[in-house]
Amino acid sequence: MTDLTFVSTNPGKAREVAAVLHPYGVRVRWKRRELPEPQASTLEEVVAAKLDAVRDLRGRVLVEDSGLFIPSLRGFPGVYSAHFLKIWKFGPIFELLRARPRGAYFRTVAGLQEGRRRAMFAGEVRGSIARRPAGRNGFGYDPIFVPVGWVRTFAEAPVEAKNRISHRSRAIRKVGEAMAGGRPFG
Ligand code: ITT
Repeated sequence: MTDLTFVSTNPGKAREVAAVLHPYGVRVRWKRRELPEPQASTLEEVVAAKLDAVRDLRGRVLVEDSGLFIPSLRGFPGVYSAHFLKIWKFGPIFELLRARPRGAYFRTVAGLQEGRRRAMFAGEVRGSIARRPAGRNGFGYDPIFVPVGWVRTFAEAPVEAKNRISHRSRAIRKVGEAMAGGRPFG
């Protein structure tokens, strides 16, 4: 087993990351710490800032930033997903999508760091915004996101089903593969 410290305030993320990395022989220790999230235009910039803020931690450290992107809203809420959800919940999204296409995707960028070396890994899942929230599993926007090929939201599915196809699992499996390959920083 290799150890990895995952830094985030979000216990739902930590649970998913630990489950995805377990088969790669990676043991995840969750460290709860609020990291600065600059008003940046890309997830990569946010992840770079998060990695700068965990330089004090020893060993291999993982952070990630995710967002829900709605093309008919020019990608909104995107990098602002966390702020938007905290203030507005789902109401304005339903309102804005009354007369617009409901397609959406989640994207995760994961950043792995050890000393001065770092690498980033991305994952996406496409889907659409449900007509109303449904389900109690997961977190964040899970009750309103229906992945392509599903009729239910992520929040209506067990975590294993979400982890088979999610943006986060796709990014984190790349981390697992890179670590298992022994050269995660290329
Ligand atoms: P960190 O401490 O790791 O930053 P966070 O919850 O603030 O935790 P993000 O900024 O990456 O994380 O998340 C942006 C928003 O998108 C936030 O409101 C999340 O709840 C939501 N989100 C992220 N991943 C999600 C997922 O898999 N399903 C549903 N919502 C998600």
